[in-house]
Amino acid sequence: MTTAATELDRPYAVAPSDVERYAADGYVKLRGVLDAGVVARYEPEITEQVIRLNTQHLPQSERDTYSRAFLQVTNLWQQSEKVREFVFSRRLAGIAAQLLGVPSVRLYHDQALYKEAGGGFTPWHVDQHYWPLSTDRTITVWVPLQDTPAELGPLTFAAGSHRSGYGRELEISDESEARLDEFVTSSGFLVDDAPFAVGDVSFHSGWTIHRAPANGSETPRRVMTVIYMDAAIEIAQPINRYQEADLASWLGSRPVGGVADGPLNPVLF
Ligand SMILES: O=C(O)CCC(=O)C(=O)O
Repeated sequence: MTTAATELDRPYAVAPSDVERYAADGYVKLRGVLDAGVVARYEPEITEQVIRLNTQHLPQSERDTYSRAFLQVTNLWQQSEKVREFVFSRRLAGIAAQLLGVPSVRLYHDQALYKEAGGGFTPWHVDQHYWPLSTDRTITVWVPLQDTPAELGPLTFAAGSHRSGYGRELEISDESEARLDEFVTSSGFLVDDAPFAVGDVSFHSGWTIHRAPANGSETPRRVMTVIYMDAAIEIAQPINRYQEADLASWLGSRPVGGVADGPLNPVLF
């Protein structure tokens, strides 16, 4: 019998053209990776955990740009056996490994990113600014839990920007939005803000410049993400306060120069 859990573990062979696109663009969108019914089976539990664990209770008008962008709840897999099934999906982790070109990947952490009805835009940024990791072999899967047309705030990528090296010192802020917007526009990168249907997912590299528009609709944009890293990646010396915090929170304060194999970093594929 096929259950939602076995669907999540079913192998997915990434087409060579998608591996090439990921290498060239720093992201790839894959259509229909998850069955809509599987997403529907997990969405209520993820949403319930987000509501239970959310600590943001200020009205939008009293928040800064970052906090208006989404409710952010991390490592839900530790809170719920059902969410753990989703986060530990071998299907998704296997795609991550194929796109990175590595035999095996570990979990860095998961996070739900719920853009509320009327929630603000997510500023242009790169993720790896926050991570004390030794190489660029990092990747995030962004899984919308409903159809995500333009008005809900689909994840948006500057294709090829992962190779630019630009803006890596910028945290997510009004400044990152302004400076990276200027850079993306003046460099002529193609900006991909296409909608997602339920079951579609995207994978983006830790150095790809990306953002999301505001949620102008009356329903929340519910999204689950999982961040993977090459299983052999090492801990790098933190170079900012966020990386210091991540080393303690997600990497078990493992030693600099050692493999990132803390207790919260199981091999998922
Ligand atoms: O969902 C969003 O609005 C932003 C997501 C993002 O930046 C990420 O997953 O790296």
